[in-house]
Amino acid sequence: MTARFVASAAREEQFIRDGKQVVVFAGRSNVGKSSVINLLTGVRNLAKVGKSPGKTAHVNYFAIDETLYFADLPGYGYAKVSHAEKLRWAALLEAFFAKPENITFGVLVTDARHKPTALDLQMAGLFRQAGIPFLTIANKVDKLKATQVRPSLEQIAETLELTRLPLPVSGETGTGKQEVLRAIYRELSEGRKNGTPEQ
Ligand SMILES: Nc1nc2c(ncn2[C@@H]2O[C@H](COP(=O)(O)OP(=O)(O)O)[C@@H](O)[C@H]2O)c(=O)[nH]1
Ligand SMILES: [Mg+2]
Repeated sequence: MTARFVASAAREEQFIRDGKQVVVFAGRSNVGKSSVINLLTGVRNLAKVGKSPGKTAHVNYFAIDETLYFADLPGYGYAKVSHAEKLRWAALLEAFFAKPENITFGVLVTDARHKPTALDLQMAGLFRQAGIPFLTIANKVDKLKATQVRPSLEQIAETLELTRLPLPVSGETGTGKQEVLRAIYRELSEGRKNGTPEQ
């Protein structure tokens, strides 16, 4: 797989709409979105890990095999920004989710160790309202004991009212990489048929 950073969109006019499919990675700040993108692409420093998002209100696009895009939403729930910046971010998100051509599929990254928060619920709500199918993953599963994994996945599924359990993933150890890639490619190859079930 090849992967390269292509663009950072701060305004609606900058969203990429070239007909290629866009897989958006959403989740709270620090949940491991960048780590998961690096894991899936196999490019270690593609997305900057552990960095506070310099400019939060951006959608970052990565070209995958020059055939589709991964888009990172880095500012979601980042606390240390001004009120004005939060409003800008909310407006950009709203515009991003408003047009079906902006997003093909979503990957909602949650933290395997915690019950989903109000922000996680809000994110799931954005996908549902927009009619965009999404896959939920539970990252940082390496931090759990083996016996804790299943109850944690069940709690996340219940809280977010998912019809399937989230996929357990670790951006650190690589757990779940193939399963997530398979789920993404299965969804993309099926395309956006009407009635595509969400997860
Ligand atoms: N133990 C563990 N740490 C992780 C994992 N994924 C990310 N991290 C750490 O969590 C922090 C935030 O990760 P990052 O990918 O930057 O999160 P983002 O803000 O959602 O993009 C970093 O210190 C990562 O090293 C994981 O699966 N396991
Ligand atoms: Mg990040």
